[in-house]
Amino acid sequence: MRNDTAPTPQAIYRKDYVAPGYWVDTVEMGFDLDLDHTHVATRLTMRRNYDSAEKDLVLFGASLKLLQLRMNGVNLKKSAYTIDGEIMRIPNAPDQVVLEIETRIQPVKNTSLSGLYASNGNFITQCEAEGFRKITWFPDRPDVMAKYTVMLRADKKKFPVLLANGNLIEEGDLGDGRHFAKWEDPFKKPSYLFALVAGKLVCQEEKYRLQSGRKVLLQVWVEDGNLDKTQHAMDSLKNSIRWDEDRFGLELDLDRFMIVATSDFNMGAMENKGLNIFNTKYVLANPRIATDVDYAGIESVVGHEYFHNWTGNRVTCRDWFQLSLKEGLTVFRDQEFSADLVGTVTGRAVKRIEDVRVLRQVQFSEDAGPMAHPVRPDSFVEINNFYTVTIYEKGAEVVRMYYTLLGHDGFRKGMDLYFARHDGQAVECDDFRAAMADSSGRDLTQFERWYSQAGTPHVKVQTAYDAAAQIYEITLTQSCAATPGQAEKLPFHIPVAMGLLDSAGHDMPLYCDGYENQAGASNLVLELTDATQTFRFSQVGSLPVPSLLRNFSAPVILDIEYSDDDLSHLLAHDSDPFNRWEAGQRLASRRLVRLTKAVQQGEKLELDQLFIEAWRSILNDESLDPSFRELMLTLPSEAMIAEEFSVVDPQAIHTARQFVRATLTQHLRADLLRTYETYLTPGKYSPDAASMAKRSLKNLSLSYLLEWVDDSTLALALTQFDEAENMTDRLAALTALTNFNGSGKQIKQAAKALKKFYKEFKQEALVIDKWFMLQATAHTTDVKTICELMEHPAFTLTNPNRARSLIFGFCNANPSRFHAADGSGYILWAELVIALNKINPQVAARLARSLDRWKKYPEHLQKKMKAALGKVAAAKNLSKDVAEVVSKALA
Ligand code: 0A1
Ligand code: ZN
Repeated sequence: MRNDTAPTPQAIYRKDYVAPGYWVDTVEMGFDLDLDHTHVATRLTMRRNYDSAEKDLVLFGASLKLLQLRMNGVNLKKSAYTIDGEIMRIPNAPDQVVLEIETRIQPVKNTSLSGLYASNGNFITQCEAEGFRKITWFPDRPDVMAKYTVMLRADKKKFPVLLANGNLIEEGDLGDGRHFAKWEDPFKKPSYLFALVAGKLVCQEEKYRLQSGRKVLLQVWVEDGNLDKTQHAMDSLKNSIRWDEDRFGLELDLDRFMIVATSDFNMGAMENKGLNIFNTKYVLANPRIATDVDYAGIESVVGHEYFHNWTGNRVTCRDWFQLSLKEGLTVFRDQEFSADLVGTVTGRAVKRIEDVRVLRQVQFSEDAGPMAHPVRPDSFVEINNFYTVTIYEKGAEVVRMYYTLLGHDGFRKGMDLYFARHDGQAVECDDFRAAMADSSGRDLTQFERWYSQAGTPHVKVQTAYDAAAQIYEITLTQSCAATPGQAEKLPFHIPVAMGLLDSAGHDMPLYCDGYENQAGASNLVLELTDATQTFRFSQVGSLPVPSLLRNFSAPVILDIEYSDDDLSHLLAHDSDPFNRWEAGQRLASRRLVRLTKAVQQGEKLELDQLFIEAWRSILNDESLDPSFRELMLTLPSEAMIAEEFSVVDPQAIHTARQFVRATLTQHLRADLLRTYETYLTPGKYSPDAASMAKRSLKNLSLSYLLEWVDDSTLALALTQFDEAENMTDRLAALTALTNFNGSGKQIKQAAKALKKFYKEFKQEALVIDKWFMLQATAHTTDVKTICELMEHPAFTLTNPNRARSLIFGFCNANPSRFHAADGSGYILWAELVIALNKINPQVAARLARSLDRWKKYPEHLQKKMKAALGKVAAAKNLSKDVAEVVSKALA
């Protein structure tokens, strides 16, 4: 049976939800694990759901060989059921059913990495969203929650370790060279949280004492040879456990919690109950192979998966349209976890800025393209295409807005009520909103639109000042552009955190009509609920500079006309660090837009003194945390600048941005050199926030210095590359060396470093991914170089990390080269989407999204992109995944 493919994408709709016809109380499974042919025996005890309109017993299955089907002890004849695609229907089943199912599956042939598959000779499962149906026939939908007992049997030598969800209740020898392990999960769960792992693995383990005094066993499982890379994941896990106790009063509910790392994984990691499975990228770290960014990524993903234990597992989703119920909330929780771990005000702001950068660059772009969808979608063709930045990151912003509106304690009350009401249930986004509303007594009816309407709202700002009356008025007007299927939008409930700066840069006390209970505060959260609203402030003694949307209090675009002087004022004085950063970005952005236009018109490029001096004073402001300075001094990315244009010219944007970087360096060389030397941090590597901050500013200085290179600055980079003992500094040096504009001799020296790096880290897959990524995103890399790199013996399309580093790196993160005028980038893209479609539809569909925004490019590129999209759309055996993405792009 082939049901990965579908010629015309068939959508399913949220409004069509029907409760399952049968509930499942218990699931007993027996696996005879063999890489070629695994035998799976399943016994389900089921009972009719009298409340459902569905009368049949419905099961889902995919890529299965059905060997046996027995109902209440009797073999079912073929005529007793129907199979249509992935759906099996058994009509006229009794109210109480014991269903016994035997299936055979082929793990080695499973390159989709969904269901049961092989990775380096080990067994791994991935069941979210609909992978369990590739293991056995089952009502594979998240509202069917059951208790599982799992027996694993396998060859003892090849698969010495046998793991599944929950607690190990029995293990032993089978005598014939095989052994078994029996696992029982005490909690009921949906099938997407099922997991098993079997193979040659080793673990770091630790007994950990919970605040209640109960002891739990924590394990991090990896392939042999990687035990020197598990400490940070273990530390992150312990921090996560402690944080959820402290901040939300949520305790680990199992006696044993396991993390397993695999190098073949479609996503970051998966929250299977008690047995989290991770991409190695988010587990393995030591100073030699992992950068500061990797360390931070591990901490947040370990936290994310752990936090799912309550937000996702104990309370799960009724259907996949509610995906953001668990994902948005859990991303919010992991963001807060990382921020709380740093603890300082600046540390929190740095984390917030990093998160908002991703949101704006990726999610705002998604919201403006053909795949735009609400946080709670109304329909989809393939659920795997909806693990998006909208569901995750915008979903987290929606949760953050409750937090902003209700305050720290109010939000906690809402969370408590949510768990009190829904523990053990599969619920909807509306249930979360109701818990927040009921616990606070607030009317959050209008807030529902954040879930139902797609698109990024714009908020236009107009101000008026009456000096004689000392009245200042801010008029906010909101609008939201049409998105696919949603022509008209209704006003959102938007929290706008704000303050007013006086001419000395101090926050003025605020007296706003309607907010009398907070009279005199320096910060207010205005609530914009109408299309247009005017907020009236009194006792405003002088013309203020407004600081709006502090800490990015809502996922909107703020259209406000600031003068350069206003921006410089905010940059220097705003008490809100986010808006200080924002002011700098606005200063940079308007210059980058102007210069891009100048490039297009062949005009002379010039950068003004005001801007150069602003950058100089940030660089030299020792009162500012170095990590904050690093963020402030980083120019908006090429992708962000592109969003400022209705027609994008990637080469002109690149030229303009490079010009600004080089010009800044030309003027600030001495300051950059001094900064570089000040923040050199010789000695032992430590991934703490203060050391990371120093490294980040030092390495930013180095990357600037190479934009206006001479032999002495080149030597700095070469020395850092040769002598650094940690990957953060080595990779930073190598990145600078791969991207600078130097003489032939200088370039040769740099090229040597790249070769040396490969040789030294040949055995470290995650570092080789970096090596490919670095080249994929280098300014000089064109399609031809990519094709050569694809021939490299270390390259393979079947490993998602490898494919992502080279192919996605080029198509998504090297815009000026990918969008080459001859269209060669698009031709390569089409070939690779088609090749990946056969191997791994999920990965193929992600790559397919690189051309989502094709209508934003000049006509001559549009034509070529459309042709490439057409070629993919016409390919044979197109998966639902890819078909949905390209058909929406072409619609
Ligand atoms: N729930 C996981 C993400 C995830 C989703 C799908 C997967 O396979 C198709 C794998 C992981 C998380 O949020 O971390
Ligand atoms: Zn998640």
